[in-house]
Amino acid sequence: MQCTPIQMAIGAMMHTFTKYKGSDEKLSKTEFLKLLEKELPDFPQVSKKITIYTVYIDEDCSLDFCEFGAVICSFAYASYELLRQISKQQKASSE
Ligand SMILES: [Ca+2]
Repeated sequence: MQCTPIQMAIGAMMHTFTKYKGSDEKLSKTEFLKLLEKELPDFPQVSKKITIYTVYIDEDCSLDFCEFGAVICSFAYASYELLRQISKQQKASSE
């Protein structure tokens, strides 16, 4: 069975979450910051501060996989125009 791009994206998110999560199956603030630093090195500093704030949304100071997914999707949404331009440039250079 061949995975679709969206299946691969979900798998990559699960793999990344699993790589950094603690024994409580969640990302602590420290684990989450390490993940951002290693896996999203170009993550804008301002976005990082906003994202860290989301760790406290349900006041448990950690991210479960659902919360992690929401943060990553928010980042993708916030970066949509930039990602679209990069995709356009890559497509143009490959033609
Ligand atoms: Ca939480």
